[in-house]
Amino acid sequence: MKSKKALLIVDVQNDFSPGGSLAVPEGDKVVPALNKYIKIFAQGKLPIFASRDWHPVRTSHFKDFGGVWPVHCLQNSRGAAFHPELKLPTCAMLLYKGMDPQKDSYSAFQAQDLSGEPFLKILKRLKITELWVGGLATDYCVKSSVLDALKNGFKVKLLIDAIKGVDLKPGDSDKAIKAMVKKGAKKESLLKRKVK
Ligand code: VGL
Ligand code: ZN
Repeated sequence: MKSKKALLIVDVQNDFSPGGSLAVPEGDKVVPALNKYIKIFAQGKLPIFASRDWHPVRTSHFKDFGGVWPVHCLQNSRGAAFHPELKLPTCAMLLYKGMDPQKDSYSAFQAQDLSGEPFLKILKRLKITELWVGGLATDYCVKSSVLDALKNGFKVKLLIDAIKGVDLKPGDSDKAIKAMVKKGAKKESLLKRKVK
């Protein structure tokens, strides 16, 4: 059976870009590649999803309230806005995650759209069977989203030229990529081939 593809762009937000409060080294480097994937998916009339980390002021995700992270991606703040050069089409479906003040959520499968519909439900409704995943950060939200996608039976293409990691410990991103591939994600890059 032919798979129905969608693009998932994970957390390409100002706070994860250089200058942001939780900057991923070279986080902005994913943008040109993602813009190319966006073009390919838009031309193929295939769904495009973009998730955003979307935190309340008080959350156990932040250091001040028992978590590990500095304050980042506060709802409606500049830091939570998409990177200004990311060319999201108006048809892109936006997903929000990290709103629970008591839970740490990294995966796009814990995200929902503005109406509250969970990502998995949207994917099922649209009969999507394969996700092409890129964005930030390789070792957190990308990893967690990809592993959840695989657990839920989706095929996954990991867009190796469109991800960057935090690397709190050196090598975390490489380890994350290996873990995703081990569970069944296939590496994809713009150089390899076009979407079929
Ligand atoms: C993320 C750390 C904290 C991510 C979100 O989007 O990968 N990382 N919050
Ligand atoms: Zn966060």
